[in-house]
Amino acid sequence: MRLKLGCFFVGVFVAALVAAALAPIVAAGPVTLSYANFPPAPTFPCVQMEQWKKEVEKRTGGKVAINTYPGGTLLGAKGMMDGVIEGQADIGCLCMAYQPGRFLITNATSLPLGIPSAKVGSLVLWEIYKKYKPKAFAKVKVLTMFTTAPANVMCKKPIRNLDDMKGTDLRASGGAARILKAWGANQVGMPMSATPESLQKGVVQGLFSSLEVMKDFKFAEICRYVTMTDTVIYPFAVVMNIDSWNALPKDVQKVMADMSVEQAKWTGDYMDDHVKEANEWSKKTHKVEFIELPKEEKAKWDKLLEPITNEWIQNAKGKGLPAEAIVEDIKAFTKKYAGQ
Ligand code: 3IO
Repeated sequence: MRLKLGCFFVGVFVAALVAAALAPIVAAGPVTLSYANFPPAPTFPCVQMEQWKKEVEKRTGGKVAINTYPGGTLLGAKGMMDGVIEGQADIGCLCMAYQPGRFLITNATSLPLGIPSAKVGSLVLWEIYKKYKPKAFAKVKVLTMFTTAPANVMCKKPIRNLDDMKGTDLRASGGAARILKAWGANQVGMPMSATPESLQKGVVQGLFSSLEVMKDFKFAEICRYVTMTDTVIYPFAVVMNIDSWNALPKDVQKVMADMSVEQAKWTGDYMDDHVKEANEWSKKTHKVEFIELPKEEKAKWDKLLEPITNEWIQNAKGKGLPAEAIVEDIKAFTKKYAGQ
């Protein structure tokens, strides 16, 4: 009897200890994650971020809460990858064009290989990531990737031919920057988030990017001319700190991992639709002129882009990458998804 009573007290004591140890975990409620983004809230990288947050919170039944930080309030455009690796944010969205050397393989999607839309671009980029698993992402968990729609020239003055282009100060980054150089523009590199001020101050006369920014950044107020080139996309990645990822319950990890392709496609679709809407808005609200290059003129522009892919292949080969295979895969995946 005495022994049993002793056991009982020990049992109660152990139970109390366990309860005390667990209390903070149970009382803490959902796992809270921070998600950093560099451009302002109304722009597409942040729209996809809010969509992802909403879906993850719903599908995990409240186990996870995501706090979003648009507008570079937690991490800026160029510090995104390292900031996430160091744990300043749990999750971050980055534009790979801002560090072209660092993301050599995935940036091959911004070679002039004819990706026709953001939807196709996003699915192709994800395939390339999965197939080649670039070392650049070894220290993070990649949650998804996506691209912009093909880039066009937005400018304060009309650009109707290569002479108009010559020496014009235009902003672009990464693969798109190389293309502006080929056309003879004075290419100025900076992230999108720095572009509004540069346009305002006259540091640049225009930019080369996807056209939804005419509406989302109100560039149409300044850039009344668009020259249609539909050339290359800008690739993006959403990455997570590896310790934050490893600390997540398995079922939460599954929800996020299962969303990768879906999120890429959602963002591509959103971008493609939004560009159409922004173009209508630009024409209606700011009388923006959309310039289509005559066939012979377009042929000259295209000719100037021919050396670019070869240049990339030589450079990437020098770094020990299967460069030709990567380019062939981008072409093949583009064909596959564009045909659907
Ligand atoms: C982009 C970046 C941030 C917000 C909206 C955007 N639309 C297209 C881009 C692509 C890009 O990063 C760039 O620098 O043109």
